[in-house]
Amino acid sequence: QAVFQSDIGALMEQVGTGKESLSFMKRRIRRLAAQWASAARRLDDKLRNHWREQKRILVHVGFLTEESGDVFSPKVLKGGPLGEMVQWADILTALHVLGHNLKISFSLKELHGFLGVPPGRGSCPLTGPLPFDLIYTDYHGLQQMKQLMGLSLRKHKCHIRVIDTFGTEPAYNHEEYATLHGYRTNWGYWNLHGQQYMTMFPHTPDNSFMGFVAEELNETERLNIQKNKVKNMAVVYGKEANMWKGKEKFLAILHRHMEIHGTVYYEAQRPPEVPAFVKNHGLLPQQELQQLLRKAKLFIGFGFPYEGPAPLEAIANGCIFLQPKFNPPHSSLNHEFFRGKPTSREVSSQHPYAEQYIGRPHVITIDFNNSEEFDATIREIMRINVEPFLPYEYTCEGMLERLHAYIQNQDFCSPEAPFPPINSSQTWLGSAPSPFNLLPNSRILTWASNASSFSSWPPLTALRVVASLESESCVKACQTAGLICEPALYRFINIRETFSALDFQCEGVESEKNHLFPAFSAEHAECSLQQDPLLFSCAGSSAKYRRLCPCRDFRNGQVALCKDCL
Ligand code: U2F
Repeated sequence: QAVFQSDIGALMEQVGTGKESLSFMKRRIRRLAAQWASAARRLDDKLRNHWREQKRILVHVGFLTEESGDVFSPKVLKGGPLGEMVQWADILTALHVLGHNLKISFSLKELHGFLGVPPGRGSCPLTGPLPFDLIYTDYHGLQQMKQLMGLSLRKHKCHIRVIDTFGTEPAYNHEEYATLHGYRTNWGYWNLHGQQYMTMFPHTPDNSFMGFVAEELNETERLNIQKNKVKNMAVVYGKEANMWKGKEKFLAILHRHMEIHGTVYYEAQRPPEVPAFVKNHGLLPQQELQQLLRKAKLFIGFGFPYEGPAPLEAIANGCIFLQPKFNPPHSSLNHEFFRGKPTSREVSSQHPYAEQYIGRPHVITIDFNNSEEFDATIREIMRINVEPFLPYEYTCEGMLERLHAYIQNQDFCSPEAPFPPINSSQTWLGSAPSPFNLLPNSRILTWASNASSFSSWPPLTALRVVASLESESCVKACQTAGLICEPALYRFINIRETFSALDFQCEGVESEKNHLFPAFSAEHAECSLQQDPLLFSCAGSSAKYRRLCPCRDFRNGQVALCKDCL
């Protein structure tokens, strides 16, 4: 049985010392300890009657190992990316607070030791059982584990979870499919289950959403923030001078109305190239940045960095986040930063989560090229009053709840019970003619009454089947229905009867490896089922197909979990 623990002493010791990245994480863990402890108490109350199994967990942070080059640690104090460090610090704390048996490795040597593979012998198969129930790592760590364990990695890979900032879509993850169809990148092709990849934001339902946390306010702090807001104070998002390059025009407009602050790293001899009217504080410790955000009215992004934690922190401290809309959207097909990343997700603004999940009044997303609109928006921002806001999924309690649910329920190791009762041509053989019911006055199917007899997480009771329009992905189709796509439920709808229940008349039914299937092609009245469960994918669309989509409901503020998921 896992028991919540609020003392972080043992965790701090395990993280160790000797690198700026580790010190950054430890400062963060210490600063947020009280917030985690009170969240743990609340979740404990909420889960009162739940048995939580204590798992043996290894966390191997590949990108911070010397062997992978560790380009991040030397930049911690110089304006380099900190988002990943924020996330790993929070993952470590959450696993520790949930009371699991945790081992942490930041080097190949430690990894060798924990896996029981003697160092310096090259690849060495792990002959005995894996001494862990779960391993959290990243793409670098995965590569290192492959070198270390050779072919035996394959046997154990269902235990692995990959922390993957921007996400990996199934078409890129499937080695053979990616190679044959042009989805091969430097990162993908590990043939994992899509939901073994865990992202920083809920980018795609094909992956699991791990997230991180932002600081929470108590009532007094909330009131003080409201009182002390300076209505003409703006902070610019971007701690490296090159993030400000070419933005002089916007800065000039902004400067007409507001006092502009920055936190751009600089060396004493060489101040950064930002306009003289900017009050630059230099890179601040996280805590001092929070204080600055508490006073500021506006936090403004100029397009880079993409999808970082800072906008959530700003919104949590009562700022309005103003950011540029990308038209056309940025993606691995048209933008250098995303090129080679194993996803074709279209990034519609600097921070699509802020745009789509939070929105006005906290987040305003506009075309920055329209100077009049830009100017009018700044003036509007100075007028309106906005309260601090933090989505539940980015609170400590939300992250603990989500991680708890994943740890206790996600299982990629047990051979999936072949979905009964169907035969080899994927035809339903149950007692009723079709396992589906049509929801009244809609085009949405639910599973008929005996849902509870099939073991699944999320449970089959959450399933809502929707057909996409042509050229529409399942991500979009579910969203339009007020739901979210749930790849774990694909196997239940990959049967002939789904087509007839949705009134698609099939001339023929075939089964093929295609990440868009199951789908209906209107032109040939052809119904296609999915042959390889690894290719079940919410992402992806084609003008030729109407896709069958397994959607589900979700909890308010916790999109990763369905209403019956806890
Ligand atoms: C993102 O990485 P970044 O590190 O650039 O993300 P930010 O949103 O800028 O901020 C990360 C943290 O840096 C902190 C701040 C955030 O939690 O509190 N910070 C600070 O301590 N002092 C300061 O003066 C300013 C900020 C993203 F997270 C990565 O995954 C991407 O690789 C990267 C590129 O898109 O963007």
